[in-house]
Parts: sequence; structure tokens; C-alpha cells
Amino acid sequence: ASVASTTQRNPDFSKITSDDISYFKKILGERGVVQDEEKLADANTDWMRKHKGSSKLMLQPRITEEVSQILKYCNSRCLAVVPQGGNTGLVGGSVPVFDEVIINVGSMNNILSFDKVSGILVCEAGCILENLISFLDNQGFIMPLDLGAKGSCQIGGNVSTNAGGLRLIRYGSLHGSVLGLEAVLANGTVLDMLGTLRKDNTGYDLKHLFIGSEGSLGIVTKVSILTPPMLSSVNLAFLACEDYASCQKLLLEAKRKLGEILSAFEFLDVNALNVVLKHLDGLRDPLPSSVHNFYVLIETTGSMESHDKEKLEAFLLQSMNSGIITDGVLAQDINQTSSFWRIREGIPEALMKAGAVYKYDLSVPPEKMYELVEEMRARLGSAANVVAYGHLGDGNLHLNISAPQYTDGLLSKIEPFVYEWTSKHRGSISAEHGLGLMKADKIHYSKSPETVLLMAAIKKLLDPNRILNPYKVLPPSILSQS
Ligand code: FAD
Ligand code: 2HG
Ligand code: ZN
Repeated sequence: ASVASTTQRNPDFSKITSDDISYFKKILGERGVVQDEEKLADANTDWMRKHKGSSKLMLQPRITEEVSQILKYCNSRCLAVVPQGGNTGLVGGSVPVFDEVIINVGSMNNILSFDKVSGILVCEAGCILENLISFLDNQGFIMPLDLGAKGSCQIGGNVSTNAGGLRLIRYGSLHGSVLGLEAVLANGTVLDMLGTLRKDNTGYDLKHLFIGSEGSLGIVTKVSILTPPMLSSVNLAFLACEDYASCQKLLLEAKRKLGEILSAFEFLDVNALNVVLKHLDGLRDPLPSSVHNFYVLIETTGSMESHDKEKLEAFLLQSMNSGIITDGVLAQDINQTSSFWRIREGIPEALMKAGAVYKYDLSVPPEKMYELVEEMRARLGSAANVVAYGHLGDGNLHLNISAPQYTDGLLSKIEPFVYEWTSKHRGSISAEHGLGLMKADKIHYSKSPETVLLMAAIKKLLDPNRILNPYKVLPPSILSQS
């Protein structure tokens, strides 16, 4: 049975009354209080259409002070809340489980400042990632993160999940590029940590608690982020390898020979490519002359076209001569570049169209990564299509298992095997998507009991009534122990 179906509503939480609605209308006006059933149906359902809540209320604050007033009130009334951004999360963290109040900061979408010399952008948490990318494009800068959900996800959601994405290999995680943030605690206290300094060792760096804590410790309202300058020369290669060992060799060689210009190293296996070609329109196999077992996308970003091209071409020639790659193509124009990226970024969407999908987002030592995929294939036989892709350059595997429908029988063959395997290899059961509802009770596979207890103590200190994103991230059983 799924976590959702075994979770009980916490009886300490109040139910919304008409007095509550009147209070929220007083603070936010009619516009900020959503009770419309259609809008609520979308906000109650996650991107995968796997998790469905039954919230009757969504609040849309426009300024931090409103977020503060809402939370202060909810805390005093013991009304549970779910912070929601673009609702693209993949672990059931962004939708209510029961009747929690949804708080969406999407109306807080102003860019507050941008400093061209330092590259520091300060904005509100509801800014959509793609809008920030376009804004920076005009300034000659880029966001340090990029992901397939950019058209909908919000920077506040990205920070709250510590989203990784396609550029992490070059620019590192948000723990490095987020310089500051503003967050509102469960009791309404506004924490101004919106620094714009590269260096600041005055005491504990508390902003990190909010990066990746999935809305369980506070609502992020503003973000200050370091953005890299846009460089003039970007190249993308779509390559084929016949075995997984070659993909790893290619990674090592790419780090050695392309080091300072390497900006993405992504892989997909042939099953992933086939799902995309079957379910997404307008895409063609970039290497149609034969079928290959693995595909790798290598992107380089540098400042001198002739130098970068020369390096990349020499690297590709060497890799062909040594047999590490068996085929490959360099994107010749912007259309080809975007269609190669569409193949990689479109895998989750294609899998959604293919039917039910069980998603695992694992950090695994790269040399072991594909063993898990093969073991899983052997376990499941013809019952499912086991698809592997991900951020190989960061040791992050997306193991997706596609089947006609969700069944308990299939699930019991996948779990706990997948978590036990990952734990045995000291991997992470949540590399970049978070724990959400799906894995709240699986945290012990990757974290020691002492660590989990300290997390629970921090949660209790910051949110003693546990109103923020209940049933998610930490096992409810640990939080209910006094
Ligand atoms: P939501 O989904 O709305 O929320 C996610 C979590 O953050 C929830 O727990 C929610 O409560 C919390 N939250 C949201 N906003 C706030 C806030 N302001 N304050 C406090 N808590 C908040 N992830 C990656 O890491 N790398 C990828 O490459 C990647 N690619 C993706 C591709 C697709 C097609 C999709 C659908 C998802 C992908 N994701 C990826 C998942 C990823 O977590 C999200 O896309 C994104 O980071 C979530 O942002 P969001 O605004 O949609 O947040
Ligand atoms: C990606 O890298 C995302 O495409 C989604 O993180 C992965 O759906 C998934 O499992
Ligand atoms: Zn990913």
C-alpha cells in the first residue's frame, strides 16, 4: 500500500470554518482567497497525477507581511498548510494529503534587484524559473540551474527542493549559489537572511535549513542568488556508447579533456530514447544509422568559439578512435540543440504518456549505477519497462519503471529492494527531488537514527504545532514522539 493510503489525518489539526475564510479575506481580499473547485482540483493534484488532496482553500499572498499574517493565524488555529510553488514536484510534497490550506506565493513574482558586476539577482520566491532565465538573458547572464520544469516551477520551489538539474556539474548546488533568503516561520516570524555577500561566517548559516527542506520549516518568500555570466560559445554533442563502462570512461575523459568548459553530462539508455521517440511529437533519433545501448549529451560552455570547437572536436575524434563512443553528432544550429535537449528533458513527460510510472531518484556510486538497473530488469521481467537516465556527471540516476498501471504486486517487487540496494551501497534515496510524501518514511535508508532525531528536534523547534507541510519529509511517527 502507498504511504498516502496508510497516512492518518492528524486529529490535532482544526477544520476550516467560515470565520477563518472571513479572516483570510480581510487580509488578502477576495482575489487572494481561492475556493473555486476547478482551480482547487489542479492545486490538489500533483504533476504526476498520482497524489490527490482534498483542500477546500488556497491562499495567494502578494507580500511577505501577508504570508506572515496567514501563518501566524494558521498556527494559532492549528490549521495545517502546504506551501506550493509551480506544483512540478515529483514526490507528492507540493499537494495536500487531506484538507490542508494551500499557500501559493505565485503572485509574489517581482524581480527586486540585479547587480551586473557581482551577478547577484534578488527576487521574490514566486518568480517562474523561465522568466528569470529570460530576464537574465537580456542582461547577459544565466541562471545557475536549469531543468525541464522551468516553464512552471518557481524559484522558491527550486530552493525548497534544492533542485539540481542539468547544470549542477558546472555551477554546483543551490547551497552554493543561493547567497541569502527571506523565510517566514510557522508562527509568522519573518527571518531576514537576504544577504548578498559571497562570504559571511557570522554564526550559523541558517539559510541552509530552508534549502531543500521542502516547505517543512518555513515559507521562502525572497531569494538572493549568484548568477554566472552568459558565455558566447555553447556546443552540444549527442553521442552513443555501447556499454555502461564506456559511459563512465567518457565522463572521466570529458572531465580531463574538457574540464573548464564542460557544462553538462547527461545520459539515457536506449529504453529512455525509445519512450521519448514513441510518445513525444516531432522528434527524430539523432543517430539513426543504428540502435545503440546508451546515449550521452555533452554540453560545453566557454568564451572562445574557435578554442572550444577545436577542443571538443579533438575530444570526440579521440573518443571515436578509442572506441569509447561509436557514433555521435554535434548540434549544428539552435533547432538541433533544442531538439537534442528536448529528447533528454522530455523523458518524464513521455513516461507520463506511456502510463503508470514509479520514479526513483538515486545518488549511487557511478560505477555501480547501472548494476541496479540490470538487477531491476531481471526482477521485473516483462511486467514493466525499466528506464534509466539522469545526471551521470553528478552520480544521479533517475530509475523510472513504466507499466500499464500501478499495482501493489509490482510495487512489492520494486520496494523495498530499490531502497535496500541503495542503502547497501551508501547511496542516497533522494538525490535531488526531495522526500515529500513518497519517501517520508524511507529517510532511514540514507540517514542515521541520530541524524533523523536531530532533524525532528529542529522541526519541533521551528514548527511546534507541525502545521507546515504535514506528513512529508520526516516520518510522522518520529514527530509524534514527545
Ligand atoms: P512545488 O512542486 O510546488 O513544491 C515542491 C516542494 O517545495 C513542496 O514540498 C512544497 O511544499 C515546497 N515549496 C514550494 N514553494 C515553496 C516556498 N516558496 N517556500 C517553501 N516551500 C515551498 N528536479 C530537479 O532537481 N532536477 C531536475 O532536473 C528536475 N527536472 C524536472 C523535470 C520535470 C518535467 C518535472 C515535472 C520536475 C522536475 N524536477 C526536477 C522536480 C523539481 O523538484 C521541481 O521541478 C522544482 O524544483 C519544484 O519547483 P516548484 O515551484 O514546482 O515546487
Ligand atoms: C530529470 O532530470 C528530472 O529529468 C525528472 O529530475 C526525473 O522524472 C524523473 O525521474
Ligand atoms: Zn533530474
